[in-house]
Amino acid sequence: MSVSKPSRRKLWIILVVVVVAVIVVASVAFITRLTTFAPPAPSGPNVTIWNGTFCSDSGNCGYVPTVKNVTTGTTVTWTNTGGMPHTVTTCDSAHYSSAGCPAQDAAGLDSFTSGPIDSGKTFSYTFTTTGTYYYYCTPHPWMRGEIVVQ
Ligand SMILES: [Cu+2]
Repeated sequence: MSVSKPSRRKLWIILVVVVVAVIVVASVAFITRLTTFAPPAPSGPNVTIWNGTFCSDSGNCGYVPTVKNVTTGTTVTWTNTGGMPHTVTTCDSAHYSSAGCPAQDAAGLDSFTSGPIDSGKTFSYTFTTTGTYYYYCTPHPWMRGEIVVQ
């Protein structure tokens, strides 16, 4: 049985290569995740949408600032500085879930959605009614923000 020994050795080599590849990919993903930080908040009535290499949870993508206070009549502009499309979609805070916001209303306030905002693009909305507007990103429901209109 001289055939079984080399083939068993080949299987071991393939196994080791696969295990090493998995460890390398996992390490790169972990390090990338650790080195992802939110950018500084922009000045004025602006919100930055950001993401790192991944957008797998609220630690590597989101809105800055998360909570923005403005006065009635203010036009807020969101700028997507990330490399993937995001949305600004209103939601009642009571309807947030891991699946997103199925109801998509804003507790009696204006409801709106930007649709996909591509990388480098902006979306603006003028708030005319006081209240707290909760919003999220439809493809990444863990991205959440609030506009407090006073
Ligand atoms: Cu998103």
